[in-house]
Amino acid sequence: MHAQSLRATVAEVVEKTPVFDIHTHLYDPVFGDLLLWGIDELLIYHYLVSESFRWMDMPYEKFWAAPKQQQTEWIWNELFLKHSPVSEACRGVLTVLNKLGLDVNKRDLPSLRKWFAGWKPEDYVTRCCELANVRKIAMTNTPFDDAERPVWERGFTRDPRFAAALRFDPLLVDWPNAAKRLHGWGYKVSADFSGQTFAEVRRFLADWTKKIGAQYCMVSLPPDFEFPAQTDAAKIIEHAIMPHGREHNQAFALMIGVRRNVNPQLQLAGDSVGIADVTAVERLCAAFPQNKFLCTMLARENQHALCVAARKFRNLHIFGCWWFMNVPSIIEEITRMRLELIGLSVTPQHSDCRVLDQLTYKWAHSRPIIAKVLAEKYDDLAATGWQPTREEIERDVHGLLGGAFEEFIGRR
Ligand code: RAT
Ligand code: ZN
Repeated sequence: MHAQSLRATVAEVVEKTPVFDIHTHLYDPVFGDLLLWGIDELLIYHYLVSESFRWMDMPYEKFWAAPKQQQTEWIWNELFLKHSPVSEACRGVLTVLNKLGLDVNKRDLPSLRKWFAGWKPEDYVTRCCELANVRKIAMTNTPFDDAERPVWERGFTRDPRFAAALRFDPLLVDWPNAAKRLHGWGYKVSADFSGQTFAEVRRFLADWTKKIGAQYCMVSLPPDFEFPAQTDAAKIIEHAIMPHGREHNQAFALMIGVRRNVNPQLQLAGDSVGIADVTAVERLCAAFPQNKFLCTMLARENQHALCVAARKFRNLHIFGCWWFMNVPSIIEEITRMRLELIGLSVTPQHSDCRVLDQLTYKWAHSRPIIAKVLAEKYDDLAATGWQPTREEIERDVHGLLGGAFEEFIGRR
């Protein structure tokens, strides 16, 4: 293959290969209002809330007290009408509208609202999955959410496009309160870890893993996460999550580096980033070789060391350009470095969508970057005389877009 046709083939294969989006905040439509979609949800995405406050001088309280449509009009005015929407999150809204066939150039919010009002959520899921070419969507499912838990407890027929992932941040970042809640649900735990606490936490994890059919379990952690350590989190990991993972073949996903509520006035938009200690992840991988770990980190500064850790531990699979990392310049740099250090044994991206429609933009923006970097690597191989075949390219891309992840979590 000539260099040009190699690049075109890679771009085409990356476009046409369906994705398993391994971490989102989307829900099976049966969860009703928990599945967010439409123009107002797109505009009130927390990434845009924080950007709009760069310009707005109104008191935070006034913004939060206003009805949603007023809030989104303020955001639209600041970020789209008064300034050009060049940030990645703003551009994303326009990509969504463009992919849906809408004319963004009219800058007409009321007519966009009318267009969205005509959709039923189930049909719109199908439309968004088609446009984004997504075959499966991992949800983030937490028993600690009072809106979500009753839906699981009632039971329902699953939409096979949505996979479950068990999220339990409170267990590790706020054990005293989590213990109270578990106690209230009938698990005999004590805040001081006495008695059957660990066995009961394991029973809780096993019950929920079964109830939701979890593919893996997950947590997000602050940058000061340490292991080993005399902390609640380290104890629960060692004595409950690790044995649980081995018994139920559940990989443990760690998303590390978030500093929650740095500006509480911004609510959900108020979290920030900190540089984490990758040696904590290495020590976990070394201490529990029979467990599987998925990991993504929020700080750009951690990405290289995390890649090196993945070279050392086959029970570690790294994934995604998370949150503040999910911008084209950083995706390109990190994806290139990952391929150079660990080849194709990685999942370069997840979407982290909170709004269904975002599937189209997050994947439309990431796919060409992944294709560009991959084609560059094949070009380097071609220079040695090693010509990748189309079948090999398809195999590799399937791996990058969810296949390698599935293989990893399925491994015994
Ligand atoms: O990316 C986001 O939307 C963040 O608010 C978080 O949800 C983060 O991805 C997380 O899963 O904690
Ligand atoms: Zn997330």
